[in-house]
Amino acid sequence: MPRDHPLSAENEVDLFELYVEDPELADELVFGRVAHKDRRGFLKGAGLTAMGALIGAAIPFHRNMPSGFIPEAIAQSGMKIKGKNGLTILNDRPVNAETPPHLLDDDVTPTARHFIRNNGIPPDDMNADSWRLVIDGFVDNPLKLSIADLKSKFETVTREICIECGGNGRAFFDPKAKGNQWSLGAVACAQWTGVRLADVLKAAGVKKQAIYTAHYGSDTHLSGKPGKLPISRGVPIKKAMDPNNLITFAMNGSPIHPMNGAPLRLHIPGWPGSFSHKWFNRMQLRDVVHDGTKMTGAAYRLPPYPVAAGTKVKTKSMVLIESMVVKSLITSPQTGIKLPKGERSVPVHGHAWAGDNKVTRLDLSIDFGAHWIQAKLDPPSNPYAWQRFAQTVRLPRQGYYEIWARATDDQGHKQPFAIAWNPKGYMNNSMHRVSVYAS
Ligand SMILES: Nc1nc2c(c(=O)[nH]1)N[C@H]1C(S)=C(S)[C@@H](COP(=O)(O)O)O[C@H]1N2
Ligand SMILES: [Mo]
Repeated sequence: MPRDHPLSAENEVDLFELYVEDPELADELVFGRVAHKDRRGFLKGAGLTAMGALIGAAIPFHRNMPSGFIPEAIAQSGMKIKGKNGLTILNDRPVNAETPPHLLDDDVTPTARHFIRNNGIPPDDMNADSWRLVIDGFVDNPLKLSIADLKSKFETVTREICIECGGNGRAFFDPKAKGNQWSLGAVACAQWTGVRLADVLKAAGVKKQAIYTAHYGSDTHLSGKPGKLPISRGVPIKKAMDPNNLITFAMNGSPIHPMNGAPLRLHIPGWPGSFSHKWFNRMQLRDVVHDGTKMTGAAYRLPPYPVAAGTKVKTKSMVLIESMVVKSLITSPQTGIKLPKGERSVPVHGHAWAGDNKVTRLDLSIDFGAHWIQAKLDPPSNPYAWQRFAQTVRLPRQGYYEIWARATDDQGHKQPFAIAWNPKGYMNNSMHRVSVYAS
């Protein structure tokens, strides 16, 4: 292996860091150059040896491994993303990683614990100095702004913003819904700094005909096909003008993490995370409902009425998801814990959020929902931050318990025990439960 070969020991380049930073190159190194574009690569030579060494065994069926494949053994234990810590990596490409609930205990989620949901390949160029944001379409004054322009021309605000992927909880749907099998941790609430989207739109002068936004970023489609976008969503103009939407350049007081959209991202809080465009470089104002990638078909849509599990629903009748639903997460205790002998009191805490609404009540149960114990619930530190809850519960005797949490919002919605199935596995807000053994 040549000295400057990225996999050589001298360079001490972590292969999996390389997968995050430059998946194409990593792929080529591990799988060898792929002869045809459509042909799937396979491990050979140094690549196969390197991967075998990482897994600790030869891989008899290595020829069947698709290009870009990260073996489960590595995905769960060995793969590290620079600047991230403790995340569970879903074993596919693009990079998708969620956070185990007990690591989401902080009121403000540290960057290292913020989940990652990528639909495509992050851009190579995340240079904040040369970054430009274009506002065009149905506006009086199309704008092209640098990050310095944003900072100097508009008021800077810092907010805690809860973001949840529309597919969080998909893993619990039966029959299985296609897509990332998120369990509980595709949610976070970091502190973001930037400017109000509404201020920027006002400066651009939104025309009367504009009814919808269209969001664009500089990540690329997995296929590598130019012009093909990994995702481009948009919101009705009324939501776009909400002063809670931000265009941010800082996350927890530092530049945004590369996997969370550096150097500039959009925030449309309360709605599925997919609206909050990362690597944000253009907003177009449109006179039609935006029809970008993942706006059409069944993407981010629900049947207009509850359907039996497994029902085929006509895509045409499905409706676009707007606000997320009331939900909560127990961040302590960690599920499965055994209490020390004789210990009967358990401090329970976590967070609750409710899309565009506010959480007004949080109840806990230790007896499978027969009785409920009201927890102390904090107000959000600003609109669209998640809300902290805490309560100590007492377990009567030795044995197996489940602690359930149920949030209620200001519209009277409560979390259900079980969620109605839907074809794409969105909006699972069923109650979170953790198991506790009293010994
Ligand atoms: N440019 C771009 N923005 C994006 C995405 C993406 O793939 N590309 N994923 C979206 C989805 S589906 C979600 S849930 C959030 C996740 O944000 P995070 O990765 O910072 O946690 O980003 C959204 N913004
Ligand atoms: Mo998402």
